[in-house]
Amino acid sequence: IVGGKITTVESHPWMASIFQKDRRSQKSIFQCGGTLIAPCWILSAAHCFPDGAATAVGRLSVTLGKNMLNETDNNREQTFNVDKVIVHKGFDNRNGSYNNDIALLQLKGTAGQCAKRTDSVHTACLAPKHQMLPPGVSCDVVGYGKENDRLWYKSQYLREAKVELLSQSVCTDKDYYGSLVTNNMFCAGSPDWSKDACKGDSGGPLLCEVNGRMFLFGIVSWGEGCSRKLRPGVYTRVTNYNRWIEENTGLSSITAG
Ligand code: 4AZ
Repeated sequence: IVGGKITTVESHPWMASIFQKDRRSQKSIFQCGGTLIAPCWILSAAHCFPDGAATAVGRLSVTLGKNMLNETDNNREQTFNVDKVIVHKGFDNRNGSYNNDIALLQLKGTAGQCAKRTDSVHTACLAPKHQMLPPGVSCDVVGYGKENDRLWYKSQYLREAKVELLSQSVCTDKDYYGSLVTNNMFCAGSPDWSKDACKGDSGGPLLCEVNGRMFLFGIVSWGEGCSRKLRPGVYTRVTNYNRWIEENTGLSSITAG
């Protein structure tokens, strides 16, 4: 996150951290963010799983309730193995942008039990399908990603930034991203380009307020660099995928409205 501030997981208890065990060192390396949308389900980005359906699930783990990336807090955190990775079949990067950049991870629980609700761990609500928000609405993006483009290391703490939704016509303007941005994506940024998601925030959540409640609208997907003029962050438009999520999780009442 560029231009944001340190936050606590208690303010964003749906934040998930996805780790992958390195084959050589057997160390778990942070891969991507994600969002807890049901006790056993994490929503993330397809591009976090380049092997698609062949992803070695045995090397993945998910931690919830995490404030610090490289330290464990047993009082807050809940860590899970992964049963299944479902990458959207339409995921496509031929255009040079990530179309259908969405994936589901099923946590491996015991007897149907996965995440337990605490002050640090809580599901996010999905917005009703195809719900549109007007440009200028302020949303929260969170993650452990880089604090600027030039750094090589991620943030040690969970960070948040407020970014504003851009209209589709602005973001597909030739001065912005043109046809790289499809209807399965939307853009968000700050008017002075000081705040953005960055490398390492991928897969993580963007939530926006509707009638006083926060709903998941976006998954951090891509952008040209971070915090660059006319190059806002691009997010997967989660409200296009309510049916896909319901079909693939088997959960039918996960959406509001
Ligand atoms: C990345 O490489 C990445 N500024 C994520 C978000 C953005 C750019 C790059 C948006 O994971």
